[in-house]
Amino acid sequence: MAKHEDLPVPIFDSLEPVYGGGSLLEEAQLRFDNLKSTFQKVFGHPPEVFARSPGRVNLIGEHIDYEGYSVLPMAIRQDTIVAIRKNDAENILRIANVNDEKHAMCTYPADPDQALDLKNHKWGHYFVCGYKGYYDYAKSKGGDISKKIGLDVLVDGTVPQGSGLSSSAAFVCSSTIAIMAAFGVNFPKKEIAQVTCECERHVGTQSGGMDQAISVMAKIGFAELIDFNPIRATDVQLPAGGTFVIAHSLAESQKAVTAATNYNNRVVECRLASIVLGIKLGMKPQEAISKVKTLSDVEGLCITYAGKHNSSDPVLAVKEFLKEEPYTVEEIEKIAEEKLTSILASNAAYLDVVKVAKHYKLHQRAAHVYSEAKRVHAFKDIVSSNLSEDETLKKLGDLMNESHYSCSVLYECSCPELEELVNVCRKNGALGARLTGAGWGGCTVSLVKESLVPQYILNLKEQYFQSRIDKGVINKNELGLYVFASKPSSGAAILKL
Ligand code: NG1
Ligand code: MG
Repeated sequence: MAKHEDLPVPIFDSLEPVYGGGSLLEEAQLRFDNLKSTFQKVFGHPPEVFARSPGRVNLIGEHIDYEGYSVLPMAIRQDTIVAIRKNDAENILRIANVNDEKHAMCTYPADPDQALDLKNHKWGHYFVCGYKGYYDYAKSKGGDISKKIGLDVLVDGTVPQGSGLSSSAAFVCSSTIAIMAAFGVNFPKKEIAQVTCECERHVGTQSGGMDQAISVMAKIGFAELIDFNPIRATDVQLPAGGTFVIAHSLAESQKAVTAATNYNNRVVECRLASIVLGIKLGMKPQEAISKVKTLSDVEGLCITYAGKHNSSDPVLAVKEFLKEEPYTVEEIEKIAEEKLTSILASNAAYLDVVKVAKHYKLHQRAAHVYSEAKRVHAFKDIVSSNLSEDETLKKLGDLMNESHYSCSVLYECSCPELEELVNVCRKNGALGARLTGAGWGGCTVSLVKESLVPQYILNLKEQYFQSRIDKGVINKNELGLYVFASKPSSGAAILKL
């Protein structure tokens, strides 16, 4: 049987296979009806085809995908739907949103080679990422890409933005898949996951592939263990009796804007940590700079150099070889025998980091990555062990708490609101609670005994959200958007309705 990552994106002619039944289906039906009529109104013709792709919550494995380590997310029901039609008459991309008050229509030339204006970030940039990604992929497959075709596009997204639930990947994946569908082609999901991961980098963050991989490859009812190089998804059946509750700290993380100091800064620190470790483990500086790209590459080296160094455990290598005090630029350049601007020259986003970084915390970042990578496998092992349900849930919760501690203290990607919310979650009986996604704002995910969920959510509302309602940060009637229980939902789909 073909593995699901090798299959193309499924094409359906009804909404049930994607949204199941009940209120979710009814809500989806309304959204599709609205997309059809609004599309007609805005563009003067109906859409040809739709694509949808979900957001995700990462259960464990934070900030390690770009270092080559496996992660364990699940898709959530919130998604982005893209309605699309080729527009041969016009040589432009017209990208409209059902929420036109917040997202006014953007237009771009129908030219995949045109660079995005990153200084002037617009919501439509994410669609253009998909457009560029599609053409790059088609070109790599020897397709005819000489004709630049205009597109009319209408977007409806329900994944809250800047929340760590990956609204961006839901948007980029649904865009790329809609473009494919409009051009009448389809590809294996693992290739789409790769293309969408690379093309989202056009807006600046040097992300790993987790969000796109889960958005494209999710299966209803399962979390997925996602491996990289090559991309692979393994179904993980979550324990009955436990529910994952997502809650928004209401601090919005504007990742495209803060990339140089937050997300990309950490990517650079990991890159530098892996080079320094490589050298300390015996490589020549030049060799380390050219060969060692990620901390997972160094893990391999620990085994190669195990004779010299008495353990192949990378956590020990970090303790032994990376000092806890932050490294200055000069210190790293002395070890690497090369200028940072030259080591990182291939990537403009990395150079932006160098311009603003004062120092580099190599020990802490590497210690986080290696320990978090182990927790992902521990989580998967506990889920598939035959411990009692109570023991299973307790151990999973412990791992989530450890993950949060590591994110907060070693990786420093938390913020005061997330810390407050995690504490409220634990105080109200969460077995484990942690920030999810990139951090610096956004959501927490907590593991709660199923029977306690309704009361737990009420308590969170009272103890975290009520004061924010009183201050007018959110409306009471929007609360359901900010705190909810989530079951693993389905992955990307093409809809011909
Ligand atoms: P979010 O939370 O969507 O910003 C980001 C990265 C992931 C991963 C996580 C941290 C993007 C598109 N996604 O997710 O690849 O590195 O942070 O684990 O940048
Ligand atoms: Mg994102």
